[in-house]
Amino acid sequence: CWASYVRWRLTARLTTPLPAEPAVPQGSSLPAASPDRFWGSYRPGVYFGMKTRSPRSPVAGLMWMEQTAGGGVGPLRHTCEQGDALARYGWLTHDGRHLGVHEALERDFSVRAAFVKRAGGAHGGDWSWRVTVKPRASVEAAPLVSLLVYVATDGQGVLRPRVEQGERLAAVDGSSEELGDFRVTFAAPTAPKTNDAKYARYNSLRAPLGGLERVTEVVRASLSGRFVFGPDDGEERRYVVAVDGRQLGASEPSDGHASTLVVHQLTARAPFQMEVLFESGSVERRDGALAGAALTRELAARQAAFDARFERAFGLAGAKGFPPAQVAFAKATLSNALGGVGYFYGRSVVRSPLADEGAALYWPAPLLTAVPSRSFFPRGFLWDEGFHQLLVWRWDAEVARDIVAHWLDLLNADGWIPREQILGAEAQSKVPAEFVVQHSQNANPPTFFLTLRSSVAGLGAGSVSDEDSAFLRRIFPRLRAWFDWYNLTQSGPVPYSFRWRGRDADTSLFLNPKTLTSGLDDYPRASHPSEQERHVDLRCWMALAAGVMADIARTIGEPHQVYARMHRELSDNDILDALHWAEELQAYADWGNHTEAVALVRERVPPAPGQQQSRAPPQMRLVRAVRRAPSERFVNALGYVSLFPLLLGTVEADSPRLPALLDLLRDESRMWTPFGLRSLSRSDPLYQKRNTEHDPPYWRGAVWVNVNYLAARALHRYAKLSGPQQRRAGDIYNSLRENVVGNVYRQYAATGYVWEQYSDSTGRGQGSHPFTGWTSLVVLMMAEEY
Ligand code: 6A9
Repeated sequence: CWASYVRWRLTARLTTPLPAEPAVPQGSSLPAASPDRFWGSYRPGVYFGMKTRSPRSPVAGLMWMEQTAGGGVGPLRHTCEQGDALARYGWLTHDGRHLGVHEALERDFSVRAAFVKRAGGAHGGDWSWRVTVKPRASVEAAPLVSLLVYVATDGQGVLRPRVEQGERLAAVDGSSEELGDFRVTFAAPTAPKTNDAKYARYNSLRAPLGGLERVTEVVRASLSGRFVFGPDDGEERRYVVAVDGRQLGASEPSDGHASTLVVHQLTARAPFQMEVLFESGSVERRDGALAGAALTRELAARQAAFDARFERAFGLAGAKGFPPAQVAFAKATLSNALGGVGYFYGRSVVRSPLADEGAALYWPAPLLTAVPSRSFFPRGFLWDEGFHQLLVWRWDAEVARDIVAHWLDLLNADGWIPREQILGAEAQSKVPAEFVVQHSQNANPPTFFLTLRSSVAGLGAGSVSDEDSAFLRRIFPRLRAWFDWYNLTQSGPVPYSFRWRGRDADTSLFLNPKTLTSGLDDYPRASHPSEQERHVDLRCWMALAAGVMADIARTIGEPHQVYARMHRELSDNDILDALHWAEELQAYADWGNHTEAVALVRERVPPAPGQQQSRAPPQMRLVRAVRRAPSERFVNALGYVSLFPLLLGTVEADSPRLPALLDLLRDESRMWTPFGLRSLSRSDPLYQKRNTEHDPPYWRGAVWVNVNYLAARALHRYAKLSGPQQRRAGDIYNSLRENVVGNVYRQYAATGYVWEQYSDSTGRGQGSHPFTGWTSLVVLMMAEEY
């Protein structure tokens, strides 16, 4: 019947790619086209690991474990976990292509792991690792530490362990579809500096693997404490090893299991270092192995190139005059953004409100993307990514364009991109099932327009580079579909207004129903979600997007009039003020069905129908009480949303509104703090209020770096435009930049991490960490690149 045909059509569109040329050219991720980006640290969820940019790539990774005095199983480090409570970990150097230096600090020792690549052959070349374990200065006895280096296949390919003298796993020979033949060699450990041989014990494990997400579990299950270490220092002691209980066959083929894991375990007293060499079978001639002195030279040369390029790109030591410690911080922060880039492959689980088929599967697709947080959410988030690429673009425009292109290839036939990308078993294993499904009416700020506005040099000035204009030409049909999708699905009740869809539906549970789609989650909106709402932040994103669309269309010779007109209308300050200026607040505001008179109150949970009245104490819960009926009006919240017309530059430099906005953000009793702008005014009724029993305040006061970056960018611009506020904008800009950069740096120095957000009362880092997503925008603030 007709209805089911319509439903079928809607579901089909939901899971059908946009019919347009792919933004990522066919084959461009393969080694023939991008040899130096085939291998990479594309597994941001593990401390140290590599894979290739292919769907079922073999992987290599590192685990370590301190051998505790009692011979018991100590903690095994592998995936980045906040619970590991490491004093610090992260990339100190990462150039996005050839070199990465990672360091993790345990209480008693440090683990420094570096990779460097060498070009050659047809499969992405060779790479070598050097892993150095050193006791921390504070420890008395040198700790006994095991390194567990593994290689695993993911459903295709073969691994053949090569065993020396009946016990030591010296190498693994392997082959896979995209890598051809290869060999991974595990060198014997040496003492750092002197390079003397170091006493060590070796163990190994080979096991079938259900999937890559099970590596830690399989290794942990194989650990056994019945082995004896020594005697290098006269003392014999028990230690824990990974064992599979059977002899490793010298040339056994993969034993029919979809995936195989091979682990080389080396145990020695710190300090020691060891090297791992990956050599591609397609390299015909080598000038010696990339090991020992040759590796030292290569690491040093790449490091020097990174340092020089960093100074050329950002000028922090010279032009900006930052001291060495802060330059080192900025280098680590950029490196963590680049080292956080992952290559994922899989299918999103999606759902449309119009199709009642339940959840459906997106087509299998690759995604090259940075991640907000390697520990807590090592996967792609749509609006985060636009911020990430502001930084990446200034380091390596080709990589940034490639990442943006990958995201745009996730557009479905309707022009929608799922907000959170949970692709592949490793990513899925971190997310509770109820959070996996992505809803097709849900948007997220279209920040890639911001990326393009800030990064494509000459856009709008008619002088775009050949590479950029080829890129714009390629992505334009996709941008058009994406832009149209927002206009079609997120437009508001009156002309020139917009509304985020997908707010929390149940109004009785939350102090204020969340708006996850806006990216600002629990930031207060109209107390009673309705179709009458208009959201000022979304409107400003659309004004920005329309302007960028017009400029791109002009640049590549496509019709631009419709975008230019929309941009003019959305930038018209009279229309903006008519829809969103709340005179009583002296700020811009959302409009909706709203009352301030709400509170969470404790109430008794009513017994389930048919249940006996029990003698147990009554169950209590928090629910929302509404003390005065809502009505259509401006929403009284003051904070980030009130500033959006300033943040995204919609407010004209001579607008009579600009002074009030500057007052709001510069006022310590409202948004200003010594650490940056707080998300919600200190005088707001919902300031630092919980949303439910289990929902602590999130965007209700804390300082967030992405919005502070937008504020710095906007103030920097107003300070350049002549107008009555020009001087003042410049002064505020300088203080804001100093406050944000200073605090993020101090917190890094004190805690070892950059954080998801910062306390507006103490400046302390809070939330997930490391959060090297948009917090890494401090590097651009240091460099004053907007
Ligand atoms: C789900 C499952 C171990 C919340 O940075 C990513 C997003 C932002 O886009 C958004 O603006 N973060 C911000 O409000 C983090 C979202 C994390 C979801 C984690 C829990 C993990 O369980």
